[in-house]
Amino acid sequence: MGRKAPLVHAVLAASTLLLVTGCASEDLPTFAMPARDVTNQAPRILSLWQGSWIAALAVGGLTWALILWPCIAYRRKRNHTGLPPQTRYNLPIEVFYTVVPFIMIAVFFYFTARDESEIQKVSANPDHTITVTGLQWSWQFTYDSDGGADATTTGTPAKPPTLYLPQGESVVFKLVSDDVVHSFWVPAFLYKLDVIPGQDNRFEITPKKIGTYVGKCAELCGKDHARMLFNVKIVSPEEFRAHVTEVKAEAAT
Ligand SMILES: [Cu+2]
Repeated sequence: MGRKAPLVHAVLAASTLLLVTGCASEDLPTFAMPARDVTNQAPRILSLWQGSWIAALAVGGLTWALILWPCIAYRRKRNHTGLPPQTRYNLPIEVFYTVVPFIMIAVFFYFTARDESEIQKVSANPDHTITVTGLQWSWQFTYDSDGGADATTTGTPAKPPTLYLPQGESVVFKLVSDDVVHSFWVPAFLYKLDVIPGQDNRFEITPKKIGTYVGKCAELCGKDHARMLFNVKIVSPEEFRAHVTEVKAEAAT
């Protein structure tokens, strides 16, 4: 115990330090996340994910080392009979393995709570509000209605709809459902939020990277759940406005 504790402390301190000060997120692998910077929120989410993996790998590596080391160092020696010295009711060890997991959970909790409160902030006056309606089994997107005709795109399982988003302008998604619980998920945003009947779920992003992305429902919602797909196009603000006008004109005819 006497020589083990400083080693444990050193590894914990090193991984905490890495989490706190961090290598820059861009220098680290994405740990299977599909993208880095499609929205303004994505870098924060990615670095929380990377930090959690690094901490988990450090703890995992240390745990494996502490399992393997006594197996090898204290294996049964030739000509040895009887049991090795037995350790029980060792107060320092018991305090140690109670306190250390608590510290690990506290560190995870702190970073998660800090980032979650940032990610879930919704501004009072976003540039756009888009209502996303989950329906069995497709999606409906309504672009900010300004009192005039609504610009609404409705998909079907056979014909998934496309959601247009303007690069560099803030968008609040208002998630509604009239039937069952769905979940609005664009993997490239590194974020998803449930669509719950009767509950006003919102989140805000500013799209950053022009491109076409895929989206899907992430909550088993019935027979054709797997076909509840959509596309997301992040385009220039001009192109976005042109698209909304076009959708409105289509609705009017
Ligand atoms: Cu669904």
